Amino acid sequence: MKNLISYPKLLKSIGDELYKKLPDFDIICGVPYGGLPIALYISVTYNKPLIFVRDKKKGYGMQKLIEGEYKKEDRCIIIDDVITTGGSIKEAHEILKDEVNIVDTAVIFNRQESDIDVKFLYCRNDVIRYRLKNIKSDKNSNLIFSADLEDPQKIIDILEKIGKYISVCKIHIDTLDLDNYENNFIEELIKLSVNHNFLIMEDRKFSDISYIVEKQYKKIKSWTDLVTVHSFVSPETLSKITGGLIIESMSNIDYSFGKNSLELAESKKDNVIGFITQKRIGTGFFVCMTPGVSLEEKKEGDQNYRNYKEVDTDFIIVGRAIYNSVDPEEIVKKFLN
Ligand code: 6AU
Repeated sequence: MKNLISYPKLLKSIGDELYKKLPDFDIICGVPYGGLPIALYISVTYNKPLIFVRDKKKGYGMQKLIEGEYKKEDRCIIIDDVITTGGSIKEAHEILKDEVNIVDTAVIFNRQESDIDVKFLYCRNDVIRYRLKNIKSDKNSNLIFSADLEDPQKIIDILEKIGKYISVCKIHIDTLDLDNYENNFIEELIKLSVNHNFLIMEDRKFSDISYIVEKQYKKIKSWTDLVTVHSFVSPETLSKITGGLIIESMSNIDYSFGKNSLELAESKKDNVIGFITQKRIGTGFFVCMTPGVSLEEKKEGDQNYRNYKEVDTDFIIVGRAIYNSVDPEEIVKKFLN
């Protein structure tokens, strides 16, 4: 983001797009350094005077903390490049709150790790959606590998062979025997996901109130791109996660929360990627992923397998048919045919 100044045309179009999202205002405040170039562009282009705040921590002593001219009634927009936890934006708010009339805060990229309400051009969820779409088309693969083996080493070994063919690797972290594994499984998994270009999904099926899901998600956010969540959660719960996949229906029992799922997803577009579902729902903005898939139709315990050729959603999720086979690579190629 800091390199944006090296791409003036890009900086300009980003500035124009961000400006369109802003309410009426009189002055604009850039948060140094990241927010300054974009705030200056908007200031000059749209004739809105610029101010900026100094960093309190850097000990400017008695010097003033706000540079530029302003009046108390000025409607002010605070601009930064990225919001992560929101620390520097909070600091800017603190400095400005009694000096001007703050009407909004806007950033180019929202990492979605803060509760502060900001306008933004892109967020973490957009990046996940974009990457999933690109990986699928680059690899020509609609395959999600469900790595439900207890032995982490076995997962790593299989991924070394099939990583290049899959779009996503899905795990249930709470089923793994991590105590007896000598390496850091998550680190290994991330390395493989980078080398072979696939996303990581934690199949947690969140189902609690937002206060709890927020805590649960914090424990896994650093390594998971996608995460499953039940369709009966509240929109507030959904707002605590990114890369969400709403369980619309299950492969083992006959129910469908189609309407709920779609309404829920529509209400939180910045938190949802799509659905885990047996049939396609929605208009294509949200992706549809289908588990309970094998080379042929069959029943195993309560799992109902469909033949992969019968599934018409965007992705198939396949576990045992791959990892229980003698040659996972050969089987993966069959699923991709
Ligand atoms: O191919 P399998 O049967 O070995 O594995 C299927 C995987 C498992 C299940 O937890 C999961 O898909 N699953 C899900 C998901 C993804 O949420 C929903 C569902 O309805 N059925 C299902 O099997 O990891």
